[in-house]
Amino acid sequence: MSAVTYCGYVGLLGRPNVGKSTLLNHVLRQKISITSRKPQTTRHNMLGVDTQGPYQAIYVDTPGIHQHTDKALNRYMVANATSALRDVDLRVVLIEAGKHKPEDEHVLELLKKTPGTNIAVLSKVDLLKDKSELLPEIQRLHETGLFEEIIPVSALRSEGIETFREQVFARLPEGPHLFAEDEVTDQTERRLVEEIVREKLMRQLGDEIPHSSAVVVERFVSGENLTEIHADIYVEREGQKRIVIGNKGARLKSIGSEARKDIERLLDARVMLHLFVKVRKGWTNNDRLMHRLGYE
Ligand SMILES: Nc1nc2c(ncn2[C@@H]2O[C@H](COP(=O)(O)OP(=O)(O)OP(=O)(O)O)[C@@H](O)[C@H]2O)c(=O)[nH]1
Ligand SMILES: [Mg+2]
Repeated sequence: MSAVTYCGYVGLLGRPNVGKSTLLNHVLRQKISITSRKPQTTRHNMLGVDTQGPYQAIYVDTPGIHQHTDKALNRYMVANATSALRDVDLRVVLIEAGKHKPEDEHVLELLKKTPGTNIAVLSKVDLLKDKSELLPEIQRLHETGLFEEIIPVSALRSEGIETFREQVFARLPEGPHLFAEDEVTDQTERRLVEEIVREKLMRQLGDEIPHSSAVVVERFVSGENLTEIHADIYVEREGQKRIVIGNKGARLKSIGSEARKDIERLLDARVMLHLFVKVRKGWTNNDRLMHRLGYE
């Protein structure tokens, strides 16, 4: 008789910018999900697989849940996140310690409406100046009656991560593992490369352009000594294109060189990265264009 194994889907949910993707990367000890200081960094649900002994937690990193659904892209992102509310075995809700906002209330309301098992993570506890603030927060979350466990975590200082993993493993349903032991994500190399370039756009440019840009890998050729990649960066207006390119191409060059370093680490290969900037007017509010840029 074979030994008992446990496997389940675990949704990482919360308002934008609470640290969902950062937590996932630290749990996996590998960067698979892009992060930035700006809200709405993650756009698609993506899987990250944590396997240890008999346990396999399949994390679903989701876009932040919010109520600005003016544009088609925003509706797409929020629909991705809320679908995970229903489709997972365990829901992990992140709330930033000391920064409880109305958007968090909205997430809690959604949890109440959809039955399921929940645990809460109080994230970024390293930023709390006064640690005594933690206890009343835990108490308040406890009183909602929604959470089986409330775990303070600092991903950046790797505090609480092991406790978190254990609490997740303990709640996985019995079942066979769905991923091989060495598989960490469901994302293709192409998609991971697109995300890395988008991360550099998010990090290097002001507030508007990151939310108006998309990245599509057009060519991906793995040679013996060199992998050659062509990627298109799409923005919504000519003015944005000029900003992405920068003075004499300086900004695009800097985005490209930062991205290339990460891609070389990911692929463990030398990489030649060519970036092109293109305009697709109003793509974030156009279902057909969104579809073509990978948001289906
Ligand atoms: N100080 C501190 N900062 C953190 C911690 N975890 C995440 N951050 C920062 O918080 C910001 C947002 O992190 P993300 O992981 O991108 O947040 P997210 O919830 O995935 O955001 P969206 O994808 O936009 O919904 C980044 O600048 C992170 O570096 C932490 O434990 N401590
Ligand atoms: Mg994210």
